[in-house]
Amino acid sequence: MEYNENIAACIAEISEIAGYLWQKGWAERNGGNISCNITDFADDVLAECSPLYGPVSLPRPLENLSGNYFLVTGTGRRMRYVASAPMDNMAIIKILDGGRSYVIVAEKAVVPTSELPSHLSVHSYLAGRGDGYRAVIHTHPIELVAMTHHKAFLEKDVLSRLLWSMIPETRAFCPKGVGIVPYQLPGSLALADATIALLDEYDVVLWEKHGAFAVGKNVVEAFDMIDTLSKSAQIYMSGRAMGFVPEGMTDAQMQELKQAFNL
Ligand code: 2HA
Ligand code: ZN
Repeated sequence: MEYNENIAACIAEISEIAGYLWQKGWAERNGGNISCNITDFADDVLAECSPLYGPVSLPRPLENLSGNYFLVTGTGRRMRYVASAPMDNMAIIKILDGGRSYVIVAEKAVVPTSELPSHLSVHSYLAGRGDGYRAVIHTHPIELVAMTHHKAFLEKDVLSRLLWSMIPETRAFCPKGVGIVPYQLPGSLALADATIALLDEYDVVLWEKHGAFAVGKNVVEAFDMIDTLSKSAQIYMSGRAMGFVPEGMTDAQMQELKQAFNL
């Protein structure tokens, strides 16, 4: 199918990032999922596509998404194949019926991710915010997930402070830090709701003993934040592996960064 420039760019971005998720070891089997709201880029070509599959009921109505279009990776699909054959492993869906159902409109009948409830609930929240955030990534970054197995790191902003203090980039490029969602069943509405509750404050949240979930204006931006936090986690763990607890930047040094970068 012929996609317009903007949609083609979104597809290319998702396939690029999917490749990184696989290369980083964050996407075992079908782990992780990516979605992007492409409603602003929809054109007549998309409007004229007849449904390939559906309608499928959504677990709860998302009125403000009615008529919206999303690129979304498929359930059971491997990130490594999203990278090599993007439109064989993701689909474009359209939300119908006042936000009560969706149909797949392109390119093949690839059924969306098991995390569709959290992706769409978050997209509904982001659409309500209206600040141009279109992208959602969920992935399983090894070191960040490992850190959520330690109770002390689950207290509010303990991990943000620790990860910020490992390298100036993290303080500068992940200025909101990271929220923590206590363990919930994967794919559940409870997980979606607990995630949304933290997005006023954070762009990245960690799902305890499961993974990372990030939102951004585009997929690259969402990925970069997880990548930066992951770098900090690796520095911390490298210090521990060498037998010492990394000192971390001081509060004064982080404050200086905050002022210098207007964070
Ligand atoms: O798509 O990562 O959380 C598989 C998952 C579910
Ligand atoms: Zn997952």
